[in-house]
Amino acid sequence: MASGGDLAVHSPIDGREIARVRHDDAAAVQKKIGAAVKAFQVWRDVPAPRRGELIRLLGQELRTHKEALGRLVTLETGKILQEGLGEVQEMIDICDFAVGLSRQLYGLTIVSERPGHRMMETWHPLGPIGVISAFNFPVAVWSWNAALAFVCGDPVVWKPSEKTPLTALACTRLFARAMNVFGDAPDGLLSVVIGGHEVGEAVVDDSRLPLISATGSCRMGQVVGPRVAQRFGRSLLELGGNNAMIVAPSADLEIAVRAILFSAVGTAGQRCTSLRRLIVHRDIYDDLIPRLKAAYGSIAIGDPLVDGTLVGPLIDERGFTGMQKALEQVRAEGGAVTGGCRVFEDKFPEAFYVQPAIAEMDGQTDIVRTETFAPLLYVLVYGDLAEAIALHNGVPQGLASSIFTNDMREAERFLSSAGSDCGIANVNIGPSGAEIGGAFGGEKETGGGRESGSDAWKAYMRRATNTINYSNELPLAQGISFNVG
Ligand code: UN1
Repeated sequence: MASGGDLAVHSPIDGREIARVRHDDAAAVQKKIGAAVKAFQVWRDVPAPRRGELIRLLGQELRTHKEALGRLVTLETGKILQEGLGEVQEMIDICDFAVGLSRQLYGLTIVSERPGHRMMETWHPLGPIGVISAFNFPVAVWSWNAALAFVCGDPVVWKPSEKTPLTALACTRLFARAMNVFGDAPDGLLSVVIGGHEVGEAVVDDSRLPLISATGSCRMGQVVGPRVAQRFGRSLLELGGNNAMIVAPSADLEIAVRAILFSAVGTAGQRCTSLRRLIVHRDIYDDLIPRLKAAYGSIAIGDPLVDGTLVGPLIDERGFTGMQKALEQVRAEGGAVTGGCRVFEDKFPEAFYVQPAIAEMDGQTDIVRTETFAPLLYVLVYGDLAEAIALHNGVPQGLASSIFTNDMREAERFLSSAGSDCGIANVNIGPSGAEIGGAFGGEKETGGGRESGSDAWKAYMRRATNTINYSNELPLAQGISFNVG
């Protein structure tokens, strides 16, 4: 394990220091971005299907080392091993997707208004991409960006969360192995820059990086977005969520309870897609909520490496105090809290395990409208669907959403233009745990970015519109006459 550096890495499992890594200073960051610029000159000319071959090889490395990388994810983030492995599977899936994509980077052919002319759209590599990732999905979110960027012809400069540098360094090793088998990929195709906000700022402000893809809090996005725009760069923002589920009277409560549990307490509530607001119809409230509380009571909390554990620790003390402060505010705003206490303090004084909390609220107060990155689920009551949708959309964030109903009209209304205002809207599954095949991201303060599947690749390329004249004349568009002499 890495040692001798100036950045200590702690495992949230017991708070123990597990490694030390070296910060990149300003000169090192400049050098790595410079290397990415150089790599771009070569990589952009490599045919895309050949670039896809590198990602196929990366996918193979990930398959071979799934268990080891999954364990490292668990060690560094505290998510349970099943989810650590799931995260690596998500990486494998996006690699497979990107390999196929490497033969599908096509544009349109467009009819011209001029005789003997043809128009078309071509997609070209954009340049080196800056990727800023968060602690909670330390490697999967990088891979959504990187797998697409590489097949699109773009090198990647990656700034992982300073809480999770080890998994990032492990990915660079796997990538180096894939590069080695590949043979002639340019050095500098992938660099990791380690450090805090000063390193992030260096990446954000560097105009050699035409796209910054950043995942993190809305506050972070409020800084990154304008700074990148200032230099006319593009940003792809994946910021906070305040994801809700509406549970309608016709819902299958058996599967609804399971979905609520996975989305609200899975990853200890530290997914950007975690379920934070449950909007329950009043006719089923007294049936659903006691069942949910009973299920919460039987959740296995503990060491995330142990089989059967469903909830591991929070990432660190800040995560814990953030949750406690939110609970205080819930009480001040009239909410009734079940759970939420710290556990295993004796055994793990340096680690922060909590009982997931349920907060029954009278209305959508300020704290309910705020994202708290912890297992804290607000419960609200509704009478008719219009009211539920208004509550649902009445928050600043717009990432993921869901409805549990067996009423087709309700389901379709929720998915319609007058329904959920989120980037992800689901029926009879929770808001978290998206597959890679769809575009991932959200609206409003979530930042508007889309990454991963569908046509998210377009963000990593530049579009050119080409007009070709194969006639012997020079007709002008809009019928303009411009005759010389
Ligand atoms: C995140 O929390 O930043 O949809 C990403 C999900 C996962 C990705 C979450 N596939 O919950």
